[in-house]
Amino acid sequence: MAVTDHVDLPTFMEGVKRRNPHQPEFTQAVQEVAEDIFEFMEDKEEYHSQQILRRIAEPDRVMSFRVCWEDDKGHIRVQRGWRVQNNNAIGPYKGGIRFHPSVTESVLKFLAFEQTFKNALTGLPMGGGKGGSNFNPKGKSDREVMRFCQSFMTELYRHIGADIDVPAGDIGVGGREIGYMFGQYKRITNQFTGVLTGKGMEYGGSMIRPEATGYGAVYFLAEMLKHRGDGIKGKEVVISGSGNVATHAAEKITQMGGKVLTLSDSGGFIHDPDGIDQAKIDWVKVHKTRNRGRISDYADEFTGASFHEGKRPWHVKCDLALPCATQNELNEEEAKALVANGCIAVSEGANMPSTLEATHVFKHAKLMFAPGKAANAGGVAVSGLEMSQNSERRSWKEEELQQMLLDIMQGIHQRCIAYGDQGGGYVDYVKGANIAGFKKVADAMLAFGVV
Ligand code: NDP
Ligand code: 2IT
Repeated sequence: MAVTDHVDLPTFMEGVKRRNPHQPEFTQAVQEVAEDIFEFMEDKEEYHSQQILRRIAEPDRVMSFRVCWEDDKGHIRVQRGWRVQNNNAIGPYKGGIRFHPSVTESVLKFLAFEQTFKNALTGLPMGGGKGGSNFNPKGKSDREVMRFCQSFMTELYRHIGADIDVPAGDIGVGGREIGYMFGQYKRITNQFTGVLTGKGMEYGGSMIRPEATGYGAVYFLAEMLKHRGDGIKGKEVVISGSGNVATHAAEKITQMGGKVLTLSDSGGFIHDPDGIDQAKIDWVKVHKTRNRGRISDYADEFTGASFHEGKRPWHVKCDLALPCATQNELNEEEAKALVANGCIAVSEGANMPSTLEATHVFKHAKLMFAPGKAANAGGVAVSGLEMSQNSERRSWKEEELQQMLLDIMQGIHQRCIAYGDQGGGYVDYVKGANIAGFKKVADAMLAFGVV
């Protein structure tokens, strides 16, 4: 029988910070979860004595490796690659791969930790993992990206597998990169398995996987509004980012009768008071993905739109906001501006886009605020459905998958309400998501004993 080891929240967080020095993103993600879980665990001695949160906040393993590749000029380049396998209590590790110069061990540990709760919330059997590299795909030729992906997979392949750990895309990793990595995995192992998701339709991919994260974030937003007797139709919407998640969120908002006012990238944001309609979204998709262009060019292409260099879109007056670019892209002052300008709901398409202080502003203002682990779970959910289709060796129809995605997002909304309903019509979605995700993983871990 383990002795009772009942530490309080500040002592717990002190330990997390001490054991993970110089990892601000990771400790921020743990803090956000721990704030709610400590309250939930108050009368649940078993979770304390079995050190469940302490164990979830310590990745099962972190692999770090060298990735060498040769650029088009013949120079040898050296990058660092990682795979963080956070927790596999409820299924194989599952989570994306990010290629961006800002990638560090801290960033990937925060993402793998968040992924553990997110994947549990989907209701599908997936554990949490994340990987990536500080490789910068911007400005690289197709052949350079291919050589990098092949070199990255030449090490990664030994750590993953269809029943072990199933990576997918994230920032800087889309269909092209998944194709190169899948090709190299197949070549090394001589196996055709569902080891990656987000694959092309010709080789085991799933319908609506590219759309799923952005669509799902809007479905979740629509559920929050419906719960208050409201809807997306006629609402003005501010979106950040202009990649996979942002463009598909914009598309679904438009389909549901909302008006999208902004998109952004790391260079700044564009504001189009006439609304970013489907034709304009299609232009952005081609421009950003196929041409690898910048969002600033939008203002030259469409009259009436303006580009705001080095700025973020949160001061534009709106009803709804969807941060869909990256972590910590919405701070306390910007959260206050959104509230002051009459924004009623925020749905996080990105992972941890709001700083801890910004989430406190939303909570205090009793805004409808959906944290990433609930709102952006549609992507990994359809990845889970891709895994099922690969295991069955068949493909489901688009209509079936559309319905499954909607059902899953509605299910997550229900789970958030079950643990986050504060009465008086206010739902604390952060609390609801944290507790519902934690409980499933924690109860599985209790069943396994001390492992
Ligand atoms: P993409 O690479 O397709 O797009 C990323 C977008 O965010 C680009 O517009 C990019 O601008 C911008 N961006 C990236 N880093 C920064 C930065 N440091 N500062 C400002 N802007 C930045 O990625 P995704 O759309 O796939 O991912 C966006 C977010 O959604 C991430 O937080 C990701 O973790 C999350 N997410 C993605 C899922 C998916 O299925 N793809 C699933 C769930 C969550 P630029 O072109 O200038 O780099
Ligand atoms: O953050 C995420 O959920 C993703 N990048 C998608 C992960 C996945 O395995 O589809």
